[in-house]
Amino acid sequence: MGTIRGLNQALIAVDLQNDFCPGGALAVPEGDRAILVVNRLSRSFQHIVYTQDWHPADHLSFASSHPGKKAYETVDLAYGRQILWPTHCVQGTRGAEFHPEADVQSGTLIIRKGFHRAIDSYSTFFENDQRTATGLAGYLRDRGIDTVYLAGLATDFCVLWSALDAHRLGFRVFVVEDACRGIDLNGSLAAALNEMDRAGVNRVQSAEIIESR
Ligand code: VGL
Ligand code: ZN
Repeated sequence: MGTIRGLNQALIAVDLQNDFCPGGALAVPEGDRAILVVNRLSRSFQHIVYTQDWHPADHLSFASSHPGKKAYETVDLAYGRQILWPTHCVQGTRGAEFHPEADVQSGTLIIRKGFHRAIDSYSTFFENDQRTATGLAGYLRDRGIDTVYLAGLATDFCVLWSALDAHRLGFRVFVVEDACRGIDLNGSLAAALNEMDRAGVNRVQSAEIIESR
């Protein structure tokens, strides 16, 4: 039950895909637990955007594309430093599919990112060159949405970068903390929460969204 949030508000569910859940190629600890919370949250929204990390098999964010390099090392790409990841979310594979428990039918938009071979895309607004737009901002504005709630995987990468971009673009931004899970590479989770606070991104709990208005 509870109240339904207005047409000016959207829930953005980030990367609820098999490869980011336990057993997947880039498993986020308890990633599947976030999905249950997102499903509950989704019933309070009229606009729900699901994002999908969607890489070609030879994507430059993969360690396998850089002979001699290992996952979690870094390389310098055209746009700057890039962490190298295990091969994940390859287009058309099971790992790239939404997790079976994600209630994707509730989605009013599904947006893919990371499909340019030479550019990674953590944020669902801009690729990692911070210039190539995904089109999501235009979509949200055309729909009259000025407030976004972010949830999903991973807190310290795709959720963080999406939250910072949304804030920079002028949206009111709330990260629903218990509806996210992090990778936590060398303290990146704590650093991400700090960065959100410094940027003016609001952090909330799902209970505050579901029960209040
Ligand atoms: C992500 C690393 C690489 C994420 C995606 O969804 O946070 N992280 N690709
Ligand atoms: Zn990726």
